[in-house]
Amino acid sequence: MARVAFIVTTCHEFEGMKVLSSVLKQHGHQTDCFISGLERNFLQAVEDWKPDVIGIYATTGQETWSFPYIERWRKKLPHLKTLMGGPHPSFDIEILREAEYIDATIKAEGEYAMLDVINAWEANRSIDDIPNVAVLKDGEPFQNPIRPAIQDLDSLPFPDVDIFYKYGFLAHKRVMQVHASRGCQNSCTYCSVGLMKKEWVSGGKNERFNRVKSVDYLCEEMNDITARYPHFRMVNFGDAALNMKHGWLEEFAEKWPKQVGLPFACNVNINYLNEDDIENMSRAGCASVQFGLESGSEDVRTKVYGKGYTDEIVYSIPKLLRKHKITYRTNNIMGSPAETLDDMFDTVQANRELKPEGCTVLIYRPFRSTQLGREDFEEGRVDIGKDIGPSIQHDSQMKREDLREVVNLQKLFNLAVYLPYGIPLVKKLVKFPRNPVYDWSLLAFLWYQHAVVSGYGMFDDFKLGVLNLGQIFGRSSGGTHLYGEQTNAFLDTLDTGGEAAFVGDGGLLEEKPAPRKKPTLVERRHFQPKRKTAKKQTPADGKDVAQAS
Ligand code: B12
Ligand code: SF4
Repeated sequence: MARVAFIVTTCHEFEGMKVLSSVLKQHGHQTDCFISGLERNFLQAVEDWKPDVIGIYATTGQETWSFPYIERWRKKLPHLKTLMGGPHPSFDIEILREAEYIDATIKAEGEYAMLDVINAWEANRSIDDIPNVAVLKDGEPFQNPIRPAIQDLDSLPFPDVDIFYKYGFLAHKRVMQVHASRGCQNSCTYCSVGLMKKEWVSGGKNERFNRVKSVDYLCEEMNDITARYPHFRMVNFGDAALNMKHGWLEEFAEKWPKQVGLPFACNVNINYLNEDDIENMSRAGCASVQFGLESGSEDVRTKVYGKGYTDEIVYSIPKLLRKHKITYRTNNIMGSPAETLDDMFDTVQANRELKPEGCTVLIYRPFRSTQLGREDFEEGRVDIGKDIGPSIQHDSQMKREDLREVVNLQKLFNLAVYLPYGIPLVKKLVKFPRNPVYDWSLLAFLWYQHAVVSGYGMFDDFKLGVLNLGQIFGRSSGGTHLYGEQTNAFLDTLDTGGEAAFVGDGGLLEEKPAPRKKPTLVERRHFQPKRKTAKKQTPADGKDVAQAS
């Protein structure tokens, strides 16, 4: 039996870690989770628990925060092993070169790979050939092939909420975080999900990346939690989209109110949403939804971001949501290379017209594991040495002349949307130097919308905001990692519109015509290819979206 401690900086209940923990416990290991902001002395608390293994989850930007802690734990617990998983090491195993801190990484879904590693370490066996695992071999990072993605989510034990709800603050808040699915129907060019769809599956016939729990399993999972933690008054589904599979919402609307009965909030992909779905969500008790508008410009949204949200969808779905008494909030991106400052004010204008109950505004961050991000690195649009910390709420890593205005607009976005004459006022304010008043105005809006509008609870949300301040505004030594050969090979599976140059065979250098350069995503915005028939996009009717992966 091994003792495995998960460590996290963000004060949040992570679905991935909950399931990893329940699988490990099911197989006789002991687990716990330590959230840095909720421990009086984080360093000591982990040390006192005497773990054999430390498990770290990392998105890009979070890959190094734990190193100073690990340095100290390694001194006190000489047998300690460390394992990193999550999106960052799934796409970039260069982190393994930091061998004093990281012993191995796990790519993609970690449940059974982590179990195999822990069992092997316990039995003093080599982990070098375990599927999904990456290790240093002869000083070079080496990634093993991956096993098939878990197709039947119901085959997993219920997520282990105890490792998070041992913290009174998390167990006593109004809203609990739950997941009903894995994956996403869309493959937006600024998001890593597109590459996950290629790299997080083994490629077997009929293997799916998009999967949903059965409604019965989900309701049982809920009742298991609420029986032990009765304080929750609402559920927030953290899934990329609750409308993942056609027909699922209908069954959910039948069973959820009778078997669980808690109101809920969720994300939706509005290009796969129709009025029947909205009616079912309303019947089930949906109080509010969130969707990614991302840009006011249809061109940017569809041609550059690859999001299937035409203006027709963007302006028709909110009316249906209102009709069925579901409030909605939008997610928006500021500062991508496809947009000028004027375009960003168009996003403000679109929100003024849509009148959402709230707007989340994130600053565009170029992840190499995304189509658009990779293009940014290749085209030299990224300020590579600039450390912007783990978050996408704080600063931009793009080289732009209007950087100050962009970052200020992200902070003042809600003022521009909700104040009368907000746009002309904010157009003036964005020119001032960056300052904490703007930061606080963003936080105040986020707090109001989350706490009051979405029903998270004023006090809970305030405390959550304070606990995550370091996460939102903090810097780290993470920055942008250099990507190695292996990672570039994964990234080559992305179609970024470029063509590989070709050198002739037999050692003879043939004269080849220069490869025709396809337009980049950003250029594509202004590029009008001749199409035979342009298929009009409408809100999906009865599309089985789980097929979309
Ligand atoms: C829900 C969600 C959130 C939630 C929950 C956070 C979370 N990380 O779980 C919230 C809203 C808090 C959030 C915040 C952020 N998110 Co987010 N989020 C998602 C989303 C939609 C689903 C993640 C999920 O729960 N999947 C289901 C679970 C079961 O899978 P999983 O978490 O990947 O866990 C599995 C494996 O990763 C692995 N694993 C996980 N942890 C560990 C630990 C160890 C030790 C091991 C071995 C393995 C392992 O095994 C798990 C089980 O199979 C994904 C997009 C997507 N569809 O995947 C983006 C995504 C993960 N988020 C992303 C980003 C950028 C962020 C933020 C940085 C944004 C910000 N505000 O600044 C923050 C970071 C917060 C944080 N500390 O992680 C990016 C990461 C991109 C990248 N290349 O790094 C993603 C991929 C979306 C995107 N834009 O590309 N997010
Ligand atoms: S809809 Fe969201 S989770 Fe899905 S690909 Fe787009 S940004 Fe990523």
